[in-house]
Amino acid sequence: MKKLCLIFPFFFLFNVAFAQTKEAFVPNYEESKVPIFTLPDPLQTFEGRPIRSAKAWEAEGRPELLDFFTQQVYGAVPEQLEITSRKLIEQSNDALGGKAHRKQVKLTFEQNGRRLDCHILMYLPKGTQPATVFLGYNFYGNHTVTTDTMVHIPEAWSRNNAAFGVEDHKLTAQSRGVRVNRWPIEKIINAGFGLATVYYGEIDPDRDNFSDGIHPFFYKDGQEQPTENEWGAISAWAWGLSRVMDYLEEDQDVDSGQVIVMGHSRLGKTALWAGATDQRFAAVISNNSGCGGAALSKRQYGETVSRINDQFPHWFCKNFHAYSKNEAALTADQHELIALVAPRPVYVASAVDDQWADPKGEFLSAYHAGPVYDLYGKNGIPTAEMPGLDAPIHNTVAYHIRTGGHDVKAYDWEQYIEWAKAQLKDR
Ligand code: GTR
Repeated sequence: MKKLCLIFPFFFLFNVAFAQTKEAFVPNYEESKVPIFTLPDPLQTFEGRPIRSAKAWEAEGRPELLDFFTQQVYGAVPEQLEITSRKLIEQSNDALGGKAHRKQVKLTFEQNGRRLDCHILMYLPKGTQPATVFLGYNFYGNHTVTTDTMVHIPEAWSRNNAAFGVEDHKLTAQSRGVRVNRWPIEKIINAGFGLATVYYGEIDPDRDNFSDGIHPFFYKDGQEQPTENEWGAISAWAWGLSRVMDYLEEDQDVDSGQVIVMGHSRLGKTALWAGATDQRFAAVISNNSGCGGAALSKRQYGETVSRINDQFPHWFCKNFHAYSKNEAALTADQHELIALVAPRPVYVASAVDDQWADPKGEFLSAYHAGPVYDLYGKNGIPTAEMPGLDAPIHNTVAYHIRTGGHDVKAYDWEQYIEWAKAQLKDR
């Protein structure tokens, strides 16, 4: 008995200490528990000056917000680095049974004795050149988006995935075609669009390790990771999309004024940031991008700022960690990230079973970007009421919530294609 009495307090103390360090995260999925907050007004500067015209937005509002997201959320790109070489490594005029032209281009970056290769896989419709293209990163290599055996398999590090046969962080032919469901290339080609895709891990492996990928290209002597306001992985991936755009500007087969940047989930966050920072992208699509993407951070519904910073400490800049459990301190919220895309078309898409990404927060973000689109006479989302399931709104700011979960479905692509046709035709 005496022994038990001695052990018990230790046991109790240990448990309390453990509970404090490893507090379980319980996501909120109840609308009634969403905290009361004031959403910052994109038509007011941080000092409270009203913004009444597109000119004032471009002179004051936009630069201030862009700076906020750069310094506090995604992180600044330290320096410029241009493509060292571009090489057409493979092409066929007979892809997809003769419907498409396939091209694979290797971009190489070199600096300080380092070298990084990234491969662009393109399918372009025959007869509609230069083509309007969708540009999007894929999660597991270009060879996963098609069963086409000519497609290059990346050598870059990958997250393991038993279902896709990815072991020891190495991509192999076993994963050829495993993501065809997310990339309906034939449908895209039949609609007269092209597709360009790149494996995101070639620009920066998605792990908490700043010694690989593009980050070290810019380190000062002795530096081992980005400083407080320097780029996390999302910003590095967005940088990569801009370099792909540099290449597309030189490619005669592509209409570089008509490139639609698209991404799902973490790559949807990336597409939004790329569209905000690089105005050469003609339109932006965010598919189920959630926290740190389209969803409003201040709602703290589903995934939160603290959870995302804990789980993925490398995605955002270090300054963003100061907002973990401190969303009230955010001077701007994600609707203003969407506003940075204005006046260009932007599409925010949710899925009803993807509550982790907070569909309502994604919708409200799209809705509250509207006042900035109004300055340009462009149509935002007309009401703050969410549309029904599978009832898309195809304005300059577009939105849908579809049946099903966190994924890119045929339904999503059908909407993107139809909307892009209408939005881009008379730009
Ligand atoms: C989840 C993460 C989300 C989303 C997703 C994905 O684990 O919590 O923010 O980015 O990954 O990219 O698939």
